[in-house]
Amino acid sequence: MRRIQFFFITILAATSLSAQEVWPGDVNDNGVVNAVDLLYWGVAFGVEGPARAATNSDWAAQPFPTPWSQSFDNGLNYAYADCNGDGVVNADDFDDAIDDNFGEENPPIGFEGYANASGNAPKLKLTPSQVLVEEGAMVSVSLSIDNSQVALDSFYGMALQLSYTTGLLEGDDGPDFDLEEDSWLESDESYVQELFVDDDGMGTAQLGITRTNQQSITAQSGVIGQFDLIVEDIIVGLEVDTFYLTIDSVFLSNDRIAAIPVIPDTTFIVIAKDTTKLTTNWKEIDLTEQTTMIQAYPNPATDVVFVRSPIPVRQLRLVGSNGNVWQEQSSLTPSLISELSVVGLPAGVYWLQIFTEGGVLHKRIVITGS
Ligand SMILES: [Ca+2]
Ligand SMILES: [Ca+2]
Repeated sequence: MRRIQFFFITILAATSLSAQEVWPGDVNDNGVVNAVDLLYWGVAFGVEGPARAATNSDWAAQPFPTPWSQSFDNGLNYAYADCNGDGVVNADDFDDAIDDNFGEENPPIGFEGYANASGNAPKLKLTPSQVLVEEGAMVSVSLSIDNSQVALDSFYGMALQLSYTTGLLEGDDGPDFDLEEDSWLESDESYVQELFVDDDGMGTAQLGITRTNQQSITAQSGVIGQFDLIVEDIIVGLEVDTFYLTIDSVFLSNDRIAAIPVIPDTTFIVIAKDTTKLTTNWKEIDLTEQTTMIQAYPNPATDVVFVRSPIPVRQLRLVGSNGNVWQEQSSLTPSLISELSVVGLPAGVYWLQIFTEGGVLHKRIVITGS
């Protein structure tokens, strides 16, 4: 077995050496054009080297030029960052190759570098402008870095994979993203490039943001940018529905593309046909006041979650980050301690919706998988 693996690796290495070629936009040469390529482009930005015989950013194998004198820390030559082959890494390589060829693939697809943290680490933070809205409302969700517990002193860029609940936004589109102007990201005049691609309202999107002056900076708490969305439909027959926006994976890097693990975030917006009706029948409990009174434990959970509440609980529902319901207990005897089985559920971040006589409360629960 060991011999076969060794043989296989040798073949792969030989293949990649003999077939050295540039696929415009795939800056890290891993077989796909996505937000991670923006990070590499940002690190090589402004550098000049040997041009290819002809300038071309079409999605096809382009001949490799004379190797450049610079390489990324993983050994990859900077020639890959000159997507169009004109001998300089600049905005044209972003516009004509990374942006235009986004999503193109040349399998097999290799390592990406996403590094989510848990525990003691800086956190990404999603903050909605409103938590409870009516249909048709415009809502923004701001993106920032919470470095209040653990500092982050070498930010250069980041690539995020996101998912969101489908069927609740206007035109069935996904959210838009706008970079905050004059934010801490560009406080030293570094040009910042952003790339946001929504998968046509299918529930996933990618966001890339990078600096371009080869200098990492200390992350601050100010807003980096915001997702804008217009909520439209809620499912016929429902009085209330919930939109979730989740960062599934994050690759936050320094100016040498070394990943700095950070904790991703997820958030929700409750959409109601009539929020005045909601306040009488489905009153949203004031999160700050009630969070300490209603407890869900243990968190992280492995096989069962207990809920202790001073108000009788009628229903428990466990919702995944995409809004799909994984587990439900709807015929609970109103009680002060309730329980919900989570046996066999995939590990991940969930929302526990706790329906009480006084309203509905959402608690973030981590399930470790059993
Ligand atoms: Ca790539
Ligand atoms: Ca170029």
